[in-house]
Parts: sequence; structure tokens; C-alpha cells
Amino acid sequence: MNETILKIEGMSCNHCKMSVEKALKGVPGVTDVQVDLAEKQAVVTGSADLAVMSKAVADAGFKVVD
Ligand SMILES: [Cu+2]
Repeated sequence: MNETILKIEGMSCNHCKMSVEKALKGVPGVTDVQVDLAEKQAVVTGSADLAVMSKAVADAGFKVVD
């Protein structure tokens, strides 16, 4: 299992955080997601494709940067 840290723009509250977590947990290969609102990042565990994760975040209304 590997960990990927995604920097995410646009999260401003707990609801945003939950939306991002839900979106990333729906990506095939993702086994766990920990979103840190203050750090504006998500730590994703699993073997998901970065492009698919970025799209899932974008579809939820946020943006993966880097
Ligand atoms: Cu919010």
C-alpha cells in the first residue's frame, strides 16, 4: 500500500472536507482517505490512479494542485 498526498484547493469548511473524502473514497483502488482541512491536503492510501483521483476531486467542486 502506498500513500499519496494531494494538495487540494477550495476547501473552506468541514462540509468541503467530507465532500472531498467521499469523492476520493469512491475512486477504485483507494482504501483510506484522511483530509486535513488546515493543511489543505488529503492523504490517500491505496493504489489509485492520480488522474482519476484528480478528476473525482474536480467533479466534487475542488481542485488538486501540483
Ligand atoms: Cu465547505
